[in-house]
Amino acid sequence: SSPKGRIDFENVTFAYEGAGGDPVLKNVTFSCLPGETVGIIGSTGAGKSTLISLVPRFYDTISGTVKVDGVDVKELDPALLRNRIGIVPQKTILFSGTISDNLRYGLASATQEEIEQAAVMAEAHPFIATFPEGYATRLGQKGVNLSGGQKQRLSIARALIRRPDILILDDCTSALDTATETRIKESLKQYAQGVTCLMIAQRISSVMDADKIIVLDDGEVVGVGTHDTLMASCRVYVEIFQS
Ligand code: DUT
Repeated sequence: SSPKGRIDFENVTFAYEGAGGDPVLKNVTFSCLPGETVGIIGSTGAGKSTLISLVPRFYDTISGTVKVDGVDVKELDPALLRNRIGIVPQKTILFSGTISDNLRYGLASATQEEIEQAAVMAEAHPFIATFPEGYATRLGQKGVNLSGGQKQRLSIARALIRRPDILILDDCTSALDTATETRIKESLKQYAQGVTCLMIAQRISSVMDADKIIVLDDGEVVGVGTHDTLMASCRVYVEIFQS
């Protein structure tokens, strides 16, 4: 079968209802090829989280088209579309229960082996292994307390268990040291033969090695390219790099 996970934004304009009608995304156009890692950079409020929320069709565009594997998302079954997309949100939400429960997150069919594979890819396995009860360790109220970076790794593992075609990381590596972040990205790349990864980041260092980086400024794409191209051609990118 042909590789899956292509994403196309074609002249996408979007506004939140009741927000004065001011577009939050203006004429956004870019493509992610299957298996590519694409970084999204831009100042706060630039529209990064809004942009990624249009891929699983949490909202409809005002004009323009979002396509997954060449098909307008409006023509796809929402449940099937969302099944193919793993989203790691900005804020990790863990519940009272074991680490396994938290990773499984309702996916009853996930085996212990699948849970551990995902935890290995997300660099969560090493710290889980240090707990006497391992994956049966309880989190929350009466359980262990995890650091922000450990929570983020569980959140990434939770998304990977579902074997998505498209993985969306919404600024979810900010609490990780760069060495851990780099190891996660390397294991994602290995597993990600064919997994398209959209990654919002605060730090340029997080997306420097992406196949391409999209620079958003006030809802508009002001640059698309590799780190080197953008450093040579995109004022907004250089400003973020220097800040
Ligand atoms: N906005 C709304 N309603 C929402 C979400 C966002 O009006 O439900 C506005 C806030 C902002 C713009 O849309 O003016 C873009 O927000 P978004 O969260 O997409 O920006 P970001 O680039 O992801 O910002 P941050 O880096 O702070 O997460």
